[in-house]
Amino acid sequence: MRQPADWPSLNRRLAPLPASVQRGITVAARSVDPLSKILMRSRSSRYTSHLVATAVLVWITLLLATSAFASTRYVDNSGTPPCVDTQAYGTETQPWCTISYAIRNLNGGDDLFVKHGTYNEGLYINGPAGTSTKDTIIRTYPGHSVIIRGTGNSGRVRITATSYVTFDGFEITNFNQGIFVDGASSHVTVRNCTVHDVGQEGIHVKENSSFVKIEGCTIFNTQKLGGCCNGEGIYVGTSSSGPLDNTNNVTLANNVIHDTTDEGIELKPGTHHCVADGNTLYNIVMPQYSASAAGVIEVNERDLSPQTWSGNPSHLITNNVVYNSTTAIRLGTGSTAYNNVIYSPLAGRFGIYVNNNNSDSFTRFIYHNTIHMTADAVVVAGGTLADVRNNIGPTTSTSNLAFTGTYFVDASAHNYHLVPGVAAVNAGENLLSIVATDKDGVSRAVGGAADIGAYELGASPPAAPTNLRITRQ
Ligand SMILES: [Ca+2]
Ligand SMILES: [Ca+2]
Repeated sequence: MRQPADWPSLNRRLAPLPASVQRGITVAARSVDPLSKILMRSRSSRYTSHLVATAVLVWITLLLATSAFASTRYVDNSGTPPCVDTQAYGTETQPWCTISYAIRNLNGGDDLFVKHGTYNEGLYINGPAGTSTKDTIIRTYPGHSVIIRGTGNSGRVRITATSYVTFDGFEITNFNQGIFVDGASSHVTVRNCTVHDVGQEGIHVKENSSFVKIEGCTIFNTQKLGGCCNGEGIYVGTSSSGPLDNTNNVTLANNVIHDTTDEGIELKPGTHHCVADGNTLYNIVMPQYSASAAGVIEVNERDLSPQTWSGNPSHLITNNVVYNSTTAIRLGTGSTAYNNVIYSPLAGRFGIYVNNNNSDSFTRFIYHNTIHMTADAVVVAGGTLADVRNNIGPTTSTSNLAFTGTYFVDASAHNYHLVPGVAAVNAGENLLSIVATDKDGVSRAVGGAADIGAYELGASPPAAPTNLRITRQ
């Protein structure tokens, strides 16, 4: 992806080398100062030549590896300073005008900053790929608000067939979909983006993509603009229409998703080893599905032709909060759900629903959740594949406790931290090998045994002191 415009700057950095070489080995040796003392001690000119040649090679290699290709580029369409989409531009004082032009002219590992404004363009990001030590980063300038706006119910921001790319900080609206990560992309991070008012789903990761992170994003108002078909917040994988899609190792962390018309998060058949952690989802009403047909966080069955995966999908659904919505979590294949908080469900809907449309053999582990709803709807398990322990809400085993408001700091305000002395404290089974920390990220071992529910007593920061007085001594 290297462009001719970048060679002048590279050549400037390399220019002294040929001149030094032409002035002879001795001069070259002196110019590589850290080696010159060693070289002067050598009595063999042939040996010296060899050493110098090696030193020069090392110098070139280090130069190329550390600094030659990564640079910082700028887009600013505000008019001050004037922008031009030409290869000579791209600096802070002479910025490019469009993000699309910038992407076509970056080198792998570059940082692109986009300054405030509305950019009326869809994006097609098929590189340049970064490396495992330095992503190509496309981001908003710190403190700036950047809107990428489509022309209505078509187009999207598409990150495709690339790797080691970070896309950070943008507001995306008025497209058919907000963001695609597809084409077997890997090690792509979408961070701090806001996606809203799009025709179908907000963010879609698919087509055998892997090691993708969607984190810190806000997604709302899907299936607007006359959109026809899908309105998920974040959609992972491909539907039964094919082709085979084994998208995997997708992490969806700390996102806020609300007012979507389909699932807030959906993991399709064929996907595996995905994680939904620390997300907040609310106002997700799906009258098109029965209480048992879909969850706000939805783990589909493992296989639905042509989608299939050979082993246990082993999805993790952890530390999420779901409220004011239909059935909060559906576990349709092998998965573990722990430290989730669920409250204020819509009438007739479930907290966690387990079923097995695919007749697979993978247990659904449901540990350490706090579910504030009537007991009969808290965890509903179809079949015998649910292992339900250490939860507040269900009563299906001795290590679960029915919900009682007196356990908590303030259940009416949805503060489900425990208060001292209640039955949930130190009453949990030892599941530390699976759930080592509580929803606040603090050890489950406080007090010598895990507490039941999403929070461990004593794990919260101490309350701020009151009635402090300054005294003179
Ligand atoms: Ca769906
Ligand atoms: Ca404890």
